[in-house]
Amino acid sequence: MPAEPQGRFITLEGGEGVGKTTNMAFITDCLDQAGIDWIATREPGGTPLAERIRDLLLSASEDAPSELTELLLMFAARAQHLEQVIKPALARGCWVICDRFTDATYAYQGGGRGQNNHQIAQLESLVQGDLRPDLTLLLDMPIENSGQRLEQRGVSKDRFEQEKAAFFERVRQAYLQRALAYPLRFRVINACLPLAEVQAQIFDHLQPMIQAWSSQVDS
Ligand code: Z5A
Repeated sequence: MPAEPQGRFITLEGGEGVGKTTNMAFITDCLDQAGIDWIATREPGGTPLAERIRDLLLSASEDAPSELTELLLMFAARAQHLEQVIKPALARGCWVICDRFTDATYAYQGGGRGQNNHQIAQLESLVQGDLRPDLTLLLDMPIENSGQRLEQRGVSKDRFEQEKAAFFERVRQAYLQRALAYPLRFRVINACLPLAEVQAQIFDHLQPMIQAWSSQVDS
């Protein structure tokens, strides 16, 4: 009997309020319909310890982490998440759908905070080895529009959400640069479109991967 293939690793990226959480549920519905085993998770977070690191990172306290501490905490949470959740799931043939991953570090700590991309790449190699997402869906929209969505939602702002517009513009541009640099992995989706159209695009990007997987499993 052939061994179960490794699961697929899909990440959702983009600025705040672009619809990542909303579209996670759509993706997992598509996988259910295809009979594919999946887990949905998020970063920073995804394990009890990594969720505690998330709380430290997002809470707006007076004792805020330095930029380097913030970068290291992102990768500390990621190391725990990879070892305890992501790698075991992929190894047993389960698809992993993750709300943000290392592209967020390049966008926020690299683009937003100005941390050195070479150092981020060194940490990426240390923590992940060769592991990279198979598909990254970048939900892109101008920051004015995402700001409006968050205002409408009306919840209190975390430490990142309190940043200024210029910070979010740098984050957006860093994401778009990553998409240009890795065109085989990234799909850029216009997140300003009505939800049904965003989801139709997501479906189009997901479908070839689901078909390839199903034929591999059936053969
Ligand atoms: N961070 C970092 O700095 N470095 C890293 O390496 C990582 C993360 C991994 C937490 O992320 C913070 O961590 C993040 C960066 C940092 N901070 N920021 N900013 P998070 O993912 O938890 O936080 P977030 O981006 O603020 O997520 P969010 O607020 O939950 O947004 P979302 O998930 O993208 O959006 P949503 O909740 O699905 O949708 C927002 C609203 O828009 C909601 O009312 C929807 O119903 C509505 N919506 C969604 N799609 C549509 C469409 N198409 N039309 C109309 N309305 C829509």
